[in-house]
Amino acid sequence: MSERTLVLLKPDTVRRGLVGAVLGRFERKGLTIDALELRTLDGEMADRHYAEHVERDFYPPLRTFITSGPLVALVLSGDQAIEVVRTLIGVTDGRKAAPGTIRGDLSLSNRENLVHASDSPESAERELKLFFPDLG
Ligand code: 3AN
Repeated sequence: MSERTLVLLKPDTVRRGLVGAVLGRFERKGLTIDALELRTLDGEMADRHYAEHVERDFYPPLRTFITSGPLVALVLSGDQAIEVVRTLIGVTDGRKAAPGTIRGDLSLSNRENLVHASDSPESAERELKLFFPDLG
């Protein structure tokens, strides 16, 4: 069953020139790009996106980081896309993520871990509406 997921190529991906490399992995997997936009988040948008984390100790530096430059917001679709994309990305901490995953191969950080992707159908629905309210 095809589903959609919201993906952010965070500012570190753009700064490091890895947009093509990361997008290519999703494309080669067979996922479809339904929408794509380069944008810089303001603090308010960051707080809405990370609503479940705003009270956490790690949030202030995460907020600074996620608003620090342009990121690429995109919508991917495909069979079980939410889980498939999370598997391709790897666990949160790039130092612990398995080789072969995006974070495992390309990130050495817990914060600057290149990619965000919706972690459940509920968060996908919320995040898709937040970033692409006009998507049909
Ligand atoms: P994921 O992106 O793997 O779903 P979450 O949702 O637990 O991870 O965390 C959201 C973001 O917050 C992560 N992508 C990462 O940038 C940051 N983060 C999470 N935990 C930590 C932490 N302990 N220290 C610093 N940053 C963190």
